Amino acid sequence: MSEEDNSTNKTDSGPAFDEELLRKIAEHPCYDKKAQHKFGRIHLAVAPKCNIQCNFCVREFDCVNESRPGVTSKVLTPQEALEKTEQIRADYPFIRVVGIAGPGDPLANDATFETFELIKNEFPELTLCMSTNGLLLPEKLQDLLRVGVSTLTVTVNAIDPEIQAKIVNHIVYHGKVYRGVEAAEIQIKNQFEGIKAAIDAGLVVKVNTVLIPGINDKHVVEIARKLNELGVYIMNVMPLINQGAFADIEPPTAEERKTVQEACEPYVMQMRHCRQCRADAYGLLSQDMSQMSEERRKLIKIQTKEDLEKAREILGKDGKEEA
Ligand code: CLF
Ligand code: SF4
Repeated sequence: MSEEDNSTNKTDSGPAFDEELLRKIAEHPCYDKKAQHKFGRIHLAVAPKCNIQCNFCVREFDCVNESRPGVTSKVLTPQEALEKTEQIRADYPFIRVVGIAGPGDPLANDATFETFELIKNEFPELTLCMSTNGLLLPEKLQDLLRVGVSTLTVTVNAIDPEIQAKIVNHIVYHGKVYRGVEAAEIQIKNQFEGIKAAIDAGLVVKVNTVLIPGINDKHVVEIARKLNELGVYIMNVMPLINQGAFADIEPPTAEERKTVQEACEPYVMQMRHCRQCRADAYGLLSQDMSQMSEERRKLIKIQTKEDLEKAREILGKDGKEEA
């Protein structure tokens, strides 16, 4: 499937989506390439704890399975996250997705569910999105459904426990520390089970895979085959950002990443516009407003408010209902 086509409503083995879900996909800047210039997302950094240790992760920073490392987001309480959403949503109505992507693993933090609940009650029209390492997905899926999450990202860096054992140093699962292949087997089993159950329950699942030369680069296409079998909607092959125990591994070149994406494309649609954003990013993917000057933010605010007023005027003149 070509990149231009990424508005299809089902994968080969996945379910067909209802109209409401199709709208959410079409307005999701990560799930639909065309949406990235029109619609934005806000990330709420409410989840500091993580239950695994990836070898490319330095704990003081954001989760690198969904974020850019080297920066730490200020952790918010659920109430602060709601207030931030209210304020940003009022100024930038093009934001349609509220995501929780760290700084640690969202499923390892109760604040994730409290936050989604608050947001759902106040903004039922917004899409709730979350990103996880998948370890707790089978046992937390019902909570995700209860709070209204509809788009879910799971990071799958290997489906072979021998390879996964080279990527994750250890996991902490139900109070016990596991290492090596034993840890990898638990995580992979839970990822498969959780992804399958999430898709069966109607979530639209995206998988992030960090491309690590010499570790999983030859293996990524096998992951893509498995994702097809599970009914995953879209896959995001991200380049390694070398730090932590993997500081000496050379990241893949753009060409190497492209070759892997092309090899995966026959099995699962490829996302190619990821910005590896921060756990507190907001705005369009290409314009992280959390990193902008106040002046620049004001300008965007004026533009969106004027555009909204102009649109209302035109619709008013035509006698049609407001959008
Ligand atoms: Fe955020 Fe992730 Fe949801 Fe998007 S980001 S939780 S799916 S709303 Fe998007 Fe950012 Fe790439 Fe993630 S560009 S890092 S893929
Ligand atoms: Fe770091 Fe994310 Fe891995 Fe946890 S899941 S160790 S926060 S990269």
